[in-house]
Amino acid sequence: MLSRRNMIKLGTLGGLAAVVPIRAAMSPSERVLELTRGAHGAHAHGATLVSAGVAPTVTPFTRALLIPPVLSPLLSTLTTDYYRMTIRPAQVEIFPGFRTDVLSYGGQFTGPTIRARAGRKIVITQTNGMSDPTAVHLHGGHVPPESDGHPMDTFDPGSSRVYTYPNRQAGATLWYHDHAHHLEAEHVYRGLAGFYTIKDDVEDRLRLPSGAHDVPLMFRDAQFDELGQLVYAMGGFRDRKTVLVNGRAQPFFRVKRRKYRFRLLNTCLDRDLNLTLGADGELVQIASDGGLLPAPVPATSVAVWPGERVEVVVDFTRYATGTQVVLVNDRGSEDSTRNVLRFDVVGDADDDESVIPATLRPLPDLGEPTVTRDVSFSMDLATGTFLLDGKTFDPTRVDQNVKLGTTELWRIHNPAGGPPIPHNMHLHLAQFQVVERDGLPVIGHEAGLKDTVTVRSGSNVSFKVRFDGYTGRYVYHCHLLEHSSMAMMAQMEITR
Ligand SMILES: [Cu+2]
Repeated sequence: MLSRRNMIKLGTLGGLAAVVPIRAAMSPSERVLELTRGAHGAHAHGATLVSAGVAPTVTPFTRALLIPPVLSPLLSTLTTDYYRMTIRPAQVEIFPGFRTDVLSYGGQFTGPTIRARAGRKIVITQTNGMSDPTAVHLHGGHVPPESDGHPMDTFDPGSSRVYTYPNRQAGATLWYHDHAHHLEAEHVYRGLAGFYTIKDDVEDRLRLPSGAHDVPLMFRDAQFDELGQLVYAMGGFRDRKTVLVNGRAQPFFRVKRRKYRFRLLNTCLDRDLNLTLGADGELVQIASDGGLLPAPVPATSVAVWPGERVEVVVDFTRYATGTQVVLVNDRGSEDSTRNVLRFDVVGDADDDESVIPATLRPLPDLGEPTVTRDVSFSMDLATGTFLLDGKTFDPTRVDQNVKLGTTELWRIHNPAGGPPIPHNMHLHLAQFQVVERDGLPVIGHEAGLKDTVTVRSGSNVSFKVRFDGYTGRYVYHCHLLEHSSMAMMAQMEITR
């Protein structure tokens, strides 16, 4: 097991780890230690390569889409809903006839959905039933620092931790996931991710598709061995050739001829998605990371980068009963990463009162920035290290001192010159508004409230952000989680 002190020591873990083969039988923490040794050269050629063999396959579109279960509160008071969850190993059937070992929230491979209501507090007691430390981060949440799941604020196996989420923010699709430093990539890969949705009165009045017609879709890729077990090799993203939607490969979903709201979430460690229903299909974007857009934005394809959420409405009345419509990831290069989900249009809806309103919710006025910061992604080729402003994460260091109540302009740079690797800037605590990318305004969901934004190699992205509500230390990092787990992360401290 990795102690907190060791985790701090590992703060210099280098990117060379990405190419070091790792033994399959190790626990995640053992692998981190192995990676560290590997990064220093001692074991770089000593470890056994994972033998993937031929992974089980599915006949596309023969198994139904799973909808993650909604977690029920143990107790609800006038102001607060109380929940309890255990983080533990589990076995799930991803391929028919195979039991796959995963890490889970409450035994569910796609963690149970937590449904919050703006203005109502949620208190969750998380118990760590794994053999590694863990921290639970509510991605997109505006929460006090002690409930943020800071990467060093972990709790040990056998212990519990209470997280309090005030939900004093607009309706949005958030997600919770592991954030234990150096372990987050593997923990998320093995299953530690779930939806957390917030609804509010504004949304209710809009009569968007709801209930069974409001569908969360978590996309993630994976590599499996011949026994159907998840294969995790840091940096092995090219071998993750199966895209799962809510934990299943290439499922089908029966829809009626009516509107559906889909909450798209990409939890891949590295893979970006570009989802389309074909040139004659239409995905109407209605929300970004931070909630509703000012107005719907129709599109024929929607890019979703790791960590991002995009909500779309699809109106299936444009298809005849009997039509099969494949949701294609046109960034995928094989059938299993490309044809990710099929909608089977099975008939007319009894009742369809949902609408796509012409206007949704105006963006909040974040004010004029009074502080400008420049933050740069880079890679040290000599050491294979991923860097933010030339440094790896040091939890004892504060990288940005922020004054509470200030609006700031952050200019994020990913200079050309190194390997052409995109990075995804994710800020904890605050939703931001992208002002420009390479001098041009952004469009579609990227013009809404965001907490994660991709910055391609040779690109610059500027966003406005206002720091309100809480003081304390929060991280910002690349949300290609293998990069953050290799310390492409930094820290801001918000003070009065
Ligand atoms: Cu990155």
